[in-house]
Amino acid sequence: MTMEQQPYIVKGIGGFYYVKTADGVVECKPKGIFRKRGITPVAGDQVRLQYDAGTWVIAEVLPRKNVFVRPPVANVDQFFIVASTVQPSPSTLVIDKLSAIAVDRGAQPVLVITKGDLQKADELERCYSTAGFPVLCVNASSGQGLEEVRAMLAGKLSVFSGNSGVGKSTLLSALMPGIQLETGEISQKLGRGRHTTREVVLYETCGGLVADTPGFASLDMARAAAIPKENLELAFPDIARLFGQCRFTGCSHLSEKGCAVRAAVQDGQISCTRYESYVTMYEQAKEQEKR
Ligand SMILES: Nc1nc2c(ncn2[C@@H]2O[C@H](COP(=O)(O)OP(=O)(O)O)[C@@H](O)[C@H]2O)c(=O)[nH]1
Ligand SMILES: [Mg+2]
Ligand SMILES: [Zn+2]
Repeated sequence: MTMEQQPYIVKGIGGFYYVKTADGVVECKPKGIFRKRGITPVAGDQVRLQYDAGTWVIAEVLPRKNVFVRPPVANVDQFFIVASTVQPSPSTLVIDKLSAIAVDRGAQPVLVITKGDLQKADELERCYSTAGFPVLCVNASSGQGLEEVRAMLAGKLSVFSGNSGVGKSTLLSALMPGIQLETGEISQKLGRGRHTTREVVLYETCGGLVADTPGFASLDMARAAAIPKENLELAFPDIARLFGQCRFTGCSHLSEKGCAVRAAVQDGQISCTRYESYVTMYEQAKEQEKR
C-alpha cells in the first residue's frame, strides 16, 4: 500500500469524491472522460488530482490491484471473513465462497471466528488452518484476539465480510473506538433497494485502512463476483497445492479417474466441507456459463 504518498479516495457520495492527500481531504469531481470510458472511481482508488477552474478534479485513476463491485472498493489487500461459532452457526459454503473470491482477486483471506465464548471454535479453526488460511479467534466481551487483528491491519487495505449477525460491527467498533460507523441494520430493514445507495468509507486505523461496508450482505458479494470454473481450483489453496498431480491434465476433480484431489479428501488431507463447496461452486459456475 502506497497510500501515504499517493492520494486515494476515502469515499464517494452523490457524484463527489473525498480524496485523502498529503495536505488533508479534498472534495473532488471526476473528469467527464471517466464516464465515457466506463470507469467509476471507487473508495480505495489511487488517483491523480488536477486543480481546474477553482475546483479539484480526479484526472486519473491509477491502475488497480483489484476492484469489487458490491461493495464498491478497489485495491483490497486483505479480506477478513468473519464467522461465528453459533448464532448464526457458520456456513462453510459462505466462508469458502468469500475466501475463494479473495484469492481469485489477489487479496489475502483471513478467517476471524467470533463467539468462541458461547461455543468452542476448535473445529472451524482446524478446518481453515489446514486449508492454509490465517485464523484468528476473537471474543468481543473479553477483548481476546483483538490485538492480533490490529497487528494485521498495518500497511494494508482491509475489508470485513461475513453473514449478518456474526459480529462484524462489534469487531469494527472494538478495532476503531471513537469512530461512528455506519450501521447496516437500518438499510437492511428498509429492503434491498437501499443497499446500493450505501457508500464504502475508508478509515485509517492501526497504521492501515479499513473499509466500512454497511448494509452489504456477504452473499451480495459472492453473487457479484463469480469465478470461472477453470480458475476455481487455484482459488482453493488446499486444492491448488495438488496442482498437476491428477492423472489427467485439466481434471475437474469431480469424477475423473486418478484424481489426486479426491484421494486427498478420502484420506482426510482436504476437509469434506471444503471439497463440497468446491463442487457446489463448480456446478454453479457451469450453470452460469451456460446462460
Ligand atoms: N457472546 C458473544 N456475542 C457477540 C460477539 N461478537 C458479537 N456478539 C453479539 O452478536 C450480535 C450481532 O453482532 P453485530 O456486530 O451486530 O453483527 P453484524 O451483523 O455482523 O454486524 C450482537 O448482539 C453482539 O453483541 C462475541 O464474541 N461473543
Ligand atoms: Mg453490522
Ligand atoms: Zn483431479
